[in-house]
Amino acid sequence: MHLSNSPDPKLTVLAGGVGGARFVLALRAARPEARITVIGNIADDIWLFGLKVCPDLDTLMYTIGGGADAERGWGRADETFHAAAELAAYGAQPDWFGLGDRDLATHLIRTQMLSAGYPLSQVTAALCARWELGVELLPASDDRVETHVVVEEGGRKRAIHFQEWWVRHRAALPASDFVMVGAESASPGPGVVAAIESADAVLLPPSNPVVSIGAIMAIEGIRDAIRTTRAPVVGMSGIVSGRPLRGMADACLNAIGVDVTAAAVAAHYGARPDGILDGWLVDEQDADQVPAIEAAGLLARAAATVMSDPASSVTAAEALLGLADEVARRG
Ligand code: FO1
Repeated sequence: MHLSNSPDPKLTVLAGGVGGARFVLALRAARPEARITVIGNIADDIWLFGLKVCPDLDTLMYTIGGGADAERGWGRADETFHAAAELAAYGAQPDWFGLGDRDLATHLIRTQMLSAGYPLSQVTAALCARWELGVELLPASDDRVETHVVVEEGGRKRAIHFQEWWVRHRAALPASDFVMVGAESASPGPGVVAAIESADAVLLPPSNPVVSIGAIMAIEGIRDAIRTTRAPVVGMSGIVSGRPLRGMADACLNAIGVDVTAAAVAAHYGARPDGILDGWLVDEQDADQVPAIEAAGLLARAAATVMSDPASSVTAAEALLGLADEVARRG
C-alpha cells in the first residue's frame, strides 16, 4: 500500500524528546486521518527523590497534548518551581535537575501506579488519556533501560547517568562511550513490534541518533523488527550544515567517532537489512551530500527540513512522507 492512496495510513514514529515531539505534532497536522503510533525513548529515565521521571515520554506527552513549555522544550507550561526551591533549601541533591510543581504531579502518579504493579506502558496510557493526544504513545519497553555515559576525569574513567552528563555538565565532560544499561535483556513494550510490523511507514524524526534513536535501537527486538518490517523506514537528519538543530547531538556523535554531518549519521544508521534505514532526508543546505548517502545504499533526498514554525514543520513532515512513498513505490 502506498501512503499517497491510503485513506488512513498507519504511521509509526520512533522518537526522543523535543525534536521527536515537534515532528509528531507536524505529522498529525499533515495527516489528521492517519493512525500514528509513537515509540518513545525510555533510556533518559531517572529516579529522583523516590520518583520515576521519564523525560522523553513526558516531553512527547506534554508537547503533543498542548501542555509543554514551548520555549524550554521540556516540562509544563505555566510552571513554578516552589518544591524544587524547598528541596534546595534543605540542601537536597541533586540540585541540578529542575522538577517543576505541575510536572511533579505526573511523576507522583506515575510512581504510585508503578508501585501498585502496573507496567510503564499501562501507566503511560493512563497519563496520556488526560492529554487526548490523537496518537498512541508507547514506551519502547516496560523494562528498565538507562543510558550511562563513560567519562574521563583526572585520568580516571567512570560511568555517570545520562541526565548528569546532559543536564549537569551540559555534555561538556569528554565522553568515550554510551552504555544502555539493561537494553541487552529488555523486551519491546506491548504493541511496539506490532506497530513496526503493521505500519505503512516507519519514520525517524530528527531525534538524537545516539541517545534517543540509538537507545531505542539498542533493544534487540525493536532493532530486528525495524530491519525486517515490510514498511519503508525513512529518517530525517537533525544535523544541518554540520550542526545539530537543537540539543547536543554533536557531543554524542563525537564521543562515538561519527562525524557531525547528515551523511555520516546516515552511514552510522546504515541501509537495511544490516542497518535500519531505506531512505534519508537531508536539509536543502546539505543537498551536496545526497550522492554520498545514495552510494551507501540509501534513497536520499534534500528538502526544507528546518522546523521553525508549524507551517515549516508540516512541510518537513510532508517531505519525509514523500520519501517513504518513493521508497514504497520502488519496492
Ligand atoms: N533539562 C535541563 O536542561 N535542565 C533541567 O533541569 C531539566 C529538568 C527536567 C525535568 C523533567 C523533564 O521531563 C525533563 C527535564 N529536562 C531538563 C530535560 C531533559 O532531561 C533532557 O533534555 C532530555 O532528557 C534529553 O532528551
